[in-house]
Amino acid sequence: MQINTMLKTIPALLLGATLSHGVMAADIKLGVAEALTGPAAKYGVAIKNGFTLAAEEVNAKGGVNGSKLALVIEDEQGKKEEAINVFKKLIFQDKVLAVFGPTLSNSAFAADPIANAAKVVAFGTSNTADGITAMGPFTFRNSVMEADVLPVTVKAAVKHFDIKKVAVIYGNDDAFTKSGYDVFKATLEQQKIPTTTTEAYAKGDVDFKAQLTKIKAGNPDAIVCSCLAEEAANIILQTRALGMKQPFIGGNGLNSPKLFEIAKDAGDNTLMGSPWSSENLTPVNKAFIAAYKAKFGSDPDQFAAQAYDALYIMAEALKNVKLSGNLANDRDAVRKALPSVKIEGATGKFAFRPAPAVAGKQVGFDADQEAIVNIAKGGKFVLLK
Ligand code: 1QQ
Repeated sequence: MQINTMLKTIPALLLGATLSHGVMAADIKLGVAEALTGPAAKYGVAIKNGFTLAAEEVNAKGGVNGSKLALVIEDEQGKKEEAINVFKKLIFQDKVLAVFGPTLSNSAFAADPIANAAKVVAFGTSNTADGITAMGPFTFRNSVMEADVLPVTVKAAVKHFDIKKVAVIYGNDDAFTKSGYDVFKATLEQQKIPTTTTEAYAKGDVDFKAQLTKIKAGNPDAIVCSCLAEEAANIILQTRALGMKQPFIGGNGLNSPKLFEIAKDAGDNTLMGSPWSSENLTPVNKAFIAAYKAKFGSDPDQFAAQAYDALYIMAEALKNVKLSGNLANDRDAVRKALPSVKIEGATGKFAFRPAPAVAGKQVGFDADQEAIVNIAKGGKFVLLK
């Protein structure tokens, strides 16, 4: 048997591409650190699915420059300490080329400094708090930050519901809910919408009656909620139990099927801003939704779509990286290749924009993408028209 034929029959070859001279190109290892268990798992599992689907598609088409993408997936449990541990494992033990994640901004503030110190790209697909990309030149995100999403959402809500005054509720011990609150506060001031009362809660709270009773007394036209999905859903349910009918306004955190699993129709009329909608029927998004349903037996959400796009953004960058085998050089080459990537993804047209410099130094890159406003109807989000 000729060596060529022999190589072709080795099943291991299915795992990697052959170069023209019959040598197998090494896989490209990419780390994925997401909350696969715990309260943020609904987000994290959707993200993992988005990555898995995109990586399979890229590999089915021959990978990148003859190499297959190999995802090393770890559960960071939505906890800071675990995000740190998992980043260290992926970077120092598995020696991945770049890391995706973690799921929550709260964890990213703990883990991203490790990636920046090790000079490895940390690519967030769901981190929307202010300051994420200020952590260093190796932090990238394709998630649209609350600062870009909330002003558009509040403006649309004020018009749609003829809002004159709002109450605000937010989690004061999570980086995302706190950052969203700061943005809401500035936005409401700017749009001259007075606040009847501002209430806070802590991570893990399940009873919001005390806060909601105060909100009820102020009789607002709407309730602004800077919350993760599960908390938001319970807040909505308890608001209705108190006989209040006000619509809710939220950000990225609300765009999860979790909201409706808990709140069901009580979530109707909630307004939320997001870069992704299942109703955006571009060819890429239609194909993504169909492939996701076929593979996982459920509908994708914003978080799956952003992870899916992130993998394609990375694959596009890798096309322009000539891997040398020197890990430090290759990791830096990824950082240099990412900023100029432009794709048309499930979330629409995507490009990066440099985050504002910190102390005169270039730091990371944010998503340069528009948010669209959605409204909950019959237990799901549809475009607000
Ligand atoms: C953040 C978020 C959450 C909604 C991610 C799931 O946007 O933590 O930044």
